[in-house]
Amino acid sequence: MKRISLTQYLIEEQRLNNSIPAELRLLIEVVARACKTISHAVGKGALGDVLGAADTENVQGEIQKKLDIISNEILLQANEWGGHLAAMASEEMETIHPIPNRYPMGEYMLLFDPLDGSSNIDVNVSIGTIFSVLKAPEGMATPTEKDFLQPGTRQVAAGYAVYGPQTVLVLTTGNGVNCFTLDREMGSWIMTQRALQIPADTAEYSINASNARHWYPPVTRYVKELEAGKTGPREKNFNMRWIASMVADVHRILNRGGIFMYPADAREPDKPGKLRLMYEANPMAFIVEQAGGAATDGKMRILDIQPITLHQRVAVFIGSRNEVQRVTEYHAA
Ligand code: AHM
Ligand code: MG
Repeated sequence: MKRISLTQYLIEEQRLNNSIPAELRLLIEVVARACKTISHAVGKGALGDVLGAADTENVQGEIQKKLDIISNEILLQANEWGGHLAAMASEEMETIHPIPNRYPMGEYMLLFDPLDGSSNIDVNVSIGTIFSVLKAPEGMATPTEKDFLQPGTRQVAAGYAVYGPQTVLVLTTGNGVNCFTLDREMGSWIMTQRALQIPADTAEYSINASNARHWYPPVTRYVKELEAGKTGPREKNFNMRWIASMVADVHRILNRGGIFMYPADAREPDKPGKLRLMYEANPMAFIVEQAGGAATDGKMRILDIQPITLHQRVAVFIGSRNEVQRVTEYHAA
């Protein structure tokens, strides 16, 4: 098979479809390079003294892991100097990170969850990086948090890397979804899947069932029907998988279908779910829709939600179209 590198793909895409302006191409390449560095750090594990907790909390009040902080730094440093960005925002930083004055300012804004699936870091289970790219609003002089508060439909690119048995990068610029595998010997990203498509139907679901007693009725009804299997109302058996790394769960869904759910529940009634809209749900929703899947918060399309704050949380139902539609309908019933 002819090997197509990420660079070649981006240049050809720009040439053929004019869909990736030069600055955006640079941005994607820089993020991909940073993911390579993160993959290397993750791969060292205990040998690199990168495991365990740091002595800090992030804005969500969660204890940060050393690798959370290292990954955040890698992404910040890689993206500061290229002139393609106006500002960055991260799960691990309370406020936005404008590009320092000593560097030129570009027209894009980058959001990321530097290392998703934190609970899996120390136990050698797949984790990943999620990113989303927006354009700075017209006429913006000094970036503020408000400039980031754009609905997911305005994303110009989104992607994630999974640090698993292989390191892969999944990318969309609004023209389908492609997957690149890191060739560790060569240090380059090689395209390994083109135009990924999620089957509309599935027999596999993902939810943290230990929260079942806190779920609201539409989710309880939907999951009970799946559990009932062949003799239940769905008349078929369903399998369950929960990795506790959204990147890894969504990656499986992208490859063989499925539905991933992190609903709002009655544990903390004020919180609309656990996952963050701007750098977890939105990029994943963009990717999944580009692959023919769907993503809602139980009521509306995730990409249409108007964000109110940078770190806001959202309920997530994402994956195979017909299942997402069904559980969303249960919320309306
Ligand atoms: P994180 O960004 O702090 O790692 O949290 C997000 C992760 C998702 O990757 C995963 O789906 C979920 O949290 C797992 O939550 P739980 O531990 O409640 O099952
Ligand atoms: Mg996360």
